[in-house]
Amino acid sequence: MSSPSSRPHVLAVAKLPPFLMGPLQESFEVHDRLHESDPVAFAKIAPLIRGVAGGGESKVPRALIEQLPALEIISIMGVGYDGVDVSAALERRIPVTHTPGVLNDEVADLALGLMLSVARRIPLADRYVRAGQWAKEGAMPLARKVSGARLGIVGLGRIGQAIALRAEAFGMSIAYTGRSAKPDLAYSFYPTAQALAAAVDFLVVITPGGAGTRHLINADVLKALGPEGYLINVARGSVVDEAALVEALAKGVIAGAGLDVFEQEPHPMEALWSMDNVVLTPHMASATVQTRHAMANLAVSNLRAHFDGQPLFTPVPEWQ
Ligand code: NAP
Ligand code: 8YV
Repeated sequence: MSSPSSRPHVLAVAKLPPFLMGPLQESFEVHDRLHESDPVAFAKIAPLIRGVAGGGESKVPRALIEQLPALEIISIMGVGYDGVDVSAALERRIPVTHTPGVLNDEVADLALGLMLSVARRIPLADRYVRAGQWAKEGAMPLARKVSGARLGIVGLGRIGQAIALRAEAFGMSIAYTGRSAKPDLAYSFYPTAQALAAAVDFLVVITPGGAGTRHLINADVLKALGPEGYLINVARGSVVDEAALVEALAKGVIAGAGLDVFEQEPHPMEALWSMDNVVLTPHMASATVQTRHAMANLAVSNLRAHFDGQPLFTPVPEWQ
């Protein structure tokens, strides 16, 4: 191992898990969220910082990038990097890396899990048994069948396609929307989220976040989904107008929702908490030991490759 002083200085901009922090500390001088905890100490170290490490939800704004004159690389442990000001980084020829591919299965699994949970009311049923209601009140009201239903995918990318593959095994018909049709795939393309919503029973959102998709799912899309329709969001909270969603759920404009992501994390709108037709998870779609380790390995490999003068494994598309 090289001596601490000669090792590149890296700023961790989020609370990183030990299986990422450990390998980072083996290779780099890591400053753990110093910009937040001690701005005076950070100002002294900032000129030495050559790398930034963060997670999919991390914010790396222009203002922070401008404070780091020696910055050479931003490595995100996550496929989404909407919190990074990529334009500000690219202006200085600073590459941004992320962790695509290694989490497709996990996120797709949770999307299917949310679909089943909300339609079959699994969390509600669990509470029903534990509260002794089964013995007192008998069987629960009948639920909604998932197998054979019509699925709409908003964003048929890596994860969207993994969701489609699983839905095929459930005998679901599959349609999608996105920026462009994918002629190689035998699924029906709809030009807008609203047109897609009108044609399906379950609408799963799995686009990137950021300005390009902000409130793509709005009141009109929810109205098109209709009173028998379910919304599943495993993308980013910003893609769904959460206030419009709360209103649609409360008024029966849609049947229910399964949500892993929220506009203000970790603070989903409180109106959602008491709704029985909603299943909420805390942004955990990729959160298994196996997948988070694979993501951490890739995030660290990108940093090491950069400082070893090797090609980056997974730079964001804007860099390529
Ligand atoms: P990807 O392969 O890049 O796929 C993204 C898809 O979104 C593409 O099909 C793209 O359409 C579509 N899209 C992009 N901009 C759009 C727009 N303005 N309107 C409609 N569709 C648009 O990405 P991925 O690896 O599947 O990941 C997708 C996202 O999932 C990530 O960026 C992240 O935000 C989210 N995610 C969340 C979790 C979680 O923990 N909940 C975990 C992992 C990922 P085209 O094909 O037409 O370009
Ligand atoms: C994680 C994610 O929450 O990959 C993403 O875009 O949102 C998730 O996998 C996050 O990246 C963990 O650091």
